Amino acid sequence: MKTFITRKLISFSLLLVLVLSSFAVSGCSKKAAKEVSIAVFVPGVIAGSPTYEMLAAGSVEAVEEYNKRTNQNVKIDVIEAGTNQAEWSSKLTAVTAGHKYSLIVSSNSSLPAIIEPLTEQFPEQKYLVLDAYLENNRNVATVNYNQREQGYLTGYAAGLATTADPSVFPYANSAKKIALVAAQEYPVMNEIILPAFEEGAKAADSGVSVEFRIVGNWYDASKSADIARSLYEEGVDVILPISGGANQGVISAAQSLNFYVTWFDNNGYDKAPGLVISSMALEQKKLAKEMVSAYLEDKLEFGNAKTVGIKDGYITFVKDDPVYRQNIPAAFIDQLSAVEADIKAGKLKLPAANK
Ligand code: RBF
Repeated sequence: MKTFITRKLISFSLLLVLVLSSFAVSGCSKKAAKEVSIAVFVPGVIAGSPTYEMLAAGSVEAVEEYNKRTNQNVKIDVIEAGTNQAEWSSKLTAVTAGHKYSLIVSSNSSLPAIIEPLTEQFPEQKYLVLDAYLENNRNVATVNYNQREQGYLTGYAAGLATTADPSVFPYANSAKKIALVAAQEYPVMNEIILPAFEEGAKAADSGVSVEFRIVGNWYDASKSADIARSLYEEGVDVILPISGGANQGVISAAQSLNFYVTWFDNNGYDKAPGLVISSMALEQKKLAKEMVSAYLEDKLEFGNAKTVGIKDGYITFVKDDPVYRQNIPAAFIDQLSAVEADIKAGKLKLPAANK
């Protein structure tokens, strides 16, 4: 009887050891072989938002090239979080808590505040955020653009156009009024982009004044068209739209009323040839591709916040476009190129205040 109980106890403890060790082994091997897979978390929708389009395209390209080169099968999913910003935090929490992705890639300056609490809750999750700034979090890498340079050059273009002689820009009036139509207010908009737009415009001509209007979201093109129309009636003849899908409303108002548009983030010349007078592009596709490739090769440093700009080639004045060259006066393009060259050469210093 005693031996029977002892034998049973022994076999039970053996089973226990086996079960426990198998847990340990599976836990270990799972960790060691934690699969590399990537999610692109789009805070908004891709359609109409060049920065998000470039983010997804660059990340996907990096994975495809890596898979081809190494004969691997790294997975990448693009997840659109939608336009309701109140849901972004819970959606990102769900994506993180699913433990499906070793890296979550995203873009925009509001993401670090959403990610920071998650890195405490899920210390194994890594994040890469472009167009954002966060220092000293060992699970997060960020790359920020010097949008003071981007805003300044755009303002300079608008300032030159609004003060131009009608023989150069036929739709320029004498009011010296320009405007920025933003989707919403946010620290980078209020503290960097808008002031830099004004700084650049006033550098071109100190008599220029800047209007600032808010659409209220990143998609309502009929609202932005109404705003653009009323600005035009107040004497504004150059508008910078930064409102994602709603930018189209400013373009259609420009086409029906005849005023000028300065474009942000990518090449916008095709949208309204002859009316879009500048495009200050972010090389976000290139940056996303480089950073995701670095991650796949285990070379991405987390805990780091980088800032890039004109000098590094991640912000560019797009000028080698035939539509642009055919429709916009060469002297204006040259003047703007000279300012860009001054920034590149360090003659004009516009350091970024990181937000
Ligand atoms: N840019 C877009 O093109 N589309 C968007 O839907 C969009 N949503 C944003 C939401 C928030 C909360 C913030 C802070 C920025 C957003 N951006 C969006 C702006 C983008 O990050 C960047 O500031 C501008 O495109 C100017 O480069």
